[in-house]
Amino acid sequence: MKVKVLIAFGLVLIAACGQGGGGEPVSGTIEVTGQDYEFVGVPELVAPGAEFTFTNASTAEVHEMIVIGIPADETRTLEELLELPEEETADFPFQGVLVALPGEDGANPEGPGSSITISEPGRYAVVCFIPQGADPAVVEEAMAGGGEGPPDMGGGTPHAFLGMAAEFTVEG
Ligand SMILES: [Cu+2]
Repeated sequence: MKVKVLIAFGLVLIAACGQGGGGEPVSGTIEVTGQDYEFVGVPELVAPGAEFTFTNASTAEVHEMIVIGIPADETRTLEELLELPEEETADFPFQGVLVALPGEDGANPEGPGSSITISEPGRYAVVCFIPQGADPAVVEEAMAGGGEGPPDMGGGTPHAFLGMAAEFTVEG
C-alpha cells in the first residue's frame, strides 16, 4: 500500500518536470513538435533568450509554429482570445513563424533561420493556422517563392481550432 502511494507520487513529479511546471523556467533550445493537431513540448515557463525549433511529426499535414506576444494587460485565456474577431488581436506583436512540411523541420518562410528566439518577459501564444487538408505541394511551392500571391491552401478549419494552440510565459 505504502509502496503504491510512493510510486504514484513519483509519477506525478515526473509529469510535472516534463511540463516545465516544476517552477523552473526552461532555457536553451526548446524543441517543439507539431502533430495532428497539437503542439508537443511547449513548456509552461521559459527563460528569456530561449530558442524554439520546430519539427512536424505528421505524415500528411503541413504544420507551422507561429509565436505571438500577448499584451501584458490582457487577462483573457488563450481559448477566449482565439474566439475573438481577427481585428481585435491584429496588434498583438508577431514574434516569428516556422513552417514545416510533413516529417520535416520548420523553416522561416520569409527568410533565413530555422528558430525563434524570445527575449522579453510576458505571455506568448503558439498557434498553427494552416487549414486542415492543405496540399503540402502547394505550401512547398509557395515557400520556394513560386506562385503569385498567397498560396491556395483550401478552406479547411485552421489547425488552431482543432487543438493546435498552446501558451507559454517568459519569466524575467
Ligand atoms: Cu498545424
